[in-house]
Amino acid sequence: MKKWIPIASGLATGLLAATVFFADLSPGDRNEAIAESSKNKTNAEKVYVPFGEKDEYYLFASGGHSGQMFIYGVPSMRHIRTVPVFSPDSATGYGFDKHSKEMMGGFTWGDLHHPAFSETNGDYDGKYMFATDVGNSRAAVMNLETFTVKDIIDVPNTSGPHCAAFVTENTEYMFLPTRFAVPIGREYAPLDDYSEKYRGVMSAVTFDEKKEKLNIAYQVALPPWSYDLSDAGKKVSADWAVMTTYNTEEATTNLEINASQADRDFIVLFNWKELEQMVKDGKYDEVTGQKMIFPEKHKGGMYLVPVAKSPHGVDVTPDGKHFIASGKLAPSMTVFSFEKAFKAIENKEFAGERNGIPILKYESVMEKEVNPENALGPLHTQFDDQGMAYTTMFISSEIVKWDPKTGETLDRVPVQYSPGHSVAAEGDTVAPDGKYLIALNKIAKDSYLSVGPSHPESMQLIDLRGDKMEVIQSAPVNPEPHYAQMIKADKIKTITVYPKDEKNPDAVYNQEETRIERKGNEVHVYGIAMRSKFIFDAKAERPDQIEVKKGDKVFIHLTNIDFDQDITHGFAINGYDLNIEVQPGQTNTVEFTADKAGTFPIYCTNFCSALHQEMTGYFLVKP
Ligand code: CUK
Ligand code: CUA
Repeated sequence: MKKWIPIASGLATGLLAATVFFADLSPGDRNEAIAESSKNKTNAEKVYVPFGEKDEYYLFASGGHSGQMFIYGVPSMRHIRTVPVFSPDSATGYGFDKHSKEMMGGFTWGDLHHPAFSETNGDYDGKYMFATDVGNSRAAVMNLETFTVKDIIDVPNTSGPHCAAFVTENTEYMFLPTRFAVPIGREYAPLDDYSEKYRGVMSAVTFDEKKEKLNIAYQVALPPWSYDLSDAGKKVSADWAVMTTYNTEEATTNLEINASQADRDFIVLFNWKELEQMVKDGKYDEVTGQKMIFPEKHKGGMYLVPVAKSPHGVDVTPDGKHFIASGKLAPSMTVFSFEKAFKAIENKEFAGERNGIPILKYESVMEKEVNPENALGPLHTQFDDQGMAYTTMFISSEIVKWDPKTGETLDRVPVQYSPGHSVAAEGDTVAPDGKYLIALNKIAKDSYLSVGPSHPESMQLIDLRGDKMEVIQSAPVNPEPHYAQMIKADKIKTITVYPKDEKNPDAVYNQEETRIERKGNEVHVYGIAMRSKFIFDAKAERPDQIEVKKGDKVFIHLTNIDFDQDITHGFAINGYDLNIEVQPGQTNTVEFTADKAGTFPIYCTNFCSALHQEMTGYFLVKP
C-alpha cells in the first residue's frame, strides 16, 4: 500500500505511482498511456470550452438553504442558471404567479439537500429531477424540458426529509426518511415521552409522470432515531434500499455528546417490494390520512445492520453488490455485502430486534473495514467506470480513491476545504462515466477574492482520467451544495418554446381575443405580451391599460406570443410587489387583490428587444 505523504512531497509520490502504474500495463497500453500523459495539457486547456461549443455535462448542485438548484456546465464550471425550487425568486417570477405560489403553500424558504435524477433501467434518463426540503419537509419535482418545478408536496409526519431523494432503478419510488423524530401528526408531546411517542417516519413517494404529480404511497413508522443518508439498490439489490441512522440512543438533548455514546448505530435495510406487498395486503394502519406500517405490529421487509457509531453516508456500488457506510466519528469506510445480508435474512440469523425490526449480526453482513492512514472524517462515496470508490474526507480535506474489492488505497488528492459530498459523472447510475469528480467543499477560506467574513462554498473539478487524480478547476458557489448530480448534456432535451395549448382557457394567441371581463368584484384580464407591447384589450381605446376598483380581485392571464428562442417577457406592476415571467409561448396567471388605490405603471422586467423600455402600460385603481 502506498504511503500518504503530505502535499510538499506529492510530486515524488506522483512519480512513484506513475512508475507502478505504467509497469502494470501491456506495452501497447503503456505507450498509449505515456502518449496521453505527454500531451501535457495545462489545466486551463482541460476546462476551456471554446465559443460555439458547449459543456459536456450538466451539474445540478443543491442550493441548500437558498431553496434553489444551481446549474453549472462541466468541465468549464460556469454557472449557467439558478432554478428556484422551494423559495420564491423574483428573477423568474417564481412564487408570484398563481401556479408556483400555490405550490409554495405559503412557505418562503426551503433547504434543498439532495437532488436525484429520474432513472430508467438504473441510468439517468434526463427527464426529471427530484429534490427534498429539510427546512419545511417537502419534496419537489422539476421537469427538465423546461427546467421548471411542476409539483411540490408536503411530507406529513416527518420533520426534515434530509436524505434522500434517491430513486429506484425505474423511478418507482423515492424514499424520504426523516432527520428529526416527531410525534405522528406533529402533535404536542413532551420530550419525556420521546421513546414512546416520537417516531422516525420514512415515506415512499411515487411520481405520476402523466399528471406530473408526486404522491405518498405509504409510510413506515420507525423508531425515534435520526435517519440520515440513504441509497437505492441496483441490479441484484434493485428491490432494496439502505439508510443510515444515528441517535439510536434516543437522546433528547445535547446530541453531540448523547447521540454518540453507543459504539454502534444502525443501517436500515429494507425491501420496498415487500413493503409494497404489505400495503396491498392491508398490513398497515390509517394514520393522518396515510397508510402507515408499524413494524412492531406488521413485521417484514425491514432489517437493522449494526454499523460504527454515528454513520453519515451510505452508498451502493454500481454493480449493486455492496453498500458502503462512512461515519464522521469513526475513521473507516465499512463495506457490507448484500449477498451476505440476504443469506443471513434467509437463515434468520438475528441478534435480537428493536421495535419489531430484526437486527442482523455485524459479522455476518460486513465484508471489510477500510481505514486509509490518517484519513479522517469519511462522509460520502462515489464511483467510477472501473468500480473504484472515491470517499470525501471532511476532516483531512481530501478525496481518497480506493478499491472496494481489496480495500487498497490507490490515490489521494487534497481539496480546499472540508468536502461534504462529492459527485461523479453519472455517479449514481449502474454505469458511472469515470471522467470527472467534483468535490463539494463546505469551506472555501482563502480560495477566492474576499466578500467579507462569510465566504462562498467551493466546488473543485477533479480529472479522473490520468493515473493520478488532478484538481483542474475551482468554482465558487452560493451556500450551499449538499449534494449534486452530474449528467451527460446530450441526455437533456430542453424545448425552445412552449407549444400552443388551445385547450387552455386562460391562453389567447391573437390580439382579437384579448379582453378584460368583469364578474362581480372579479376582474379577469386575458392579455398578450409581444415585442414590444402588452395588449390587454385590443378593442379598448388604450389597449395597454387595466382599470379596476379598489378591493377588486384581479386575475391577469398573460400569454407570450413570441414563439421565438429566448424571447422572454416579464410583467411587473410598479409599487404592487408583483413580478411574473412569461417564456416564449407560455401562458401565466397572477392573482391579487387591488388593495391600494392609485396609479401604477406596468412594465416588462425582462429585456426583450430594442424597444423593451417602451413595453409598458398602466394599472389604475379607482378609490
Ligand atoms: S448531507 Cu452529507 S455533507 Cu448529504 Cu445533507 Cu450535507
Ligand atoms: Cu418584453 Cu422586455
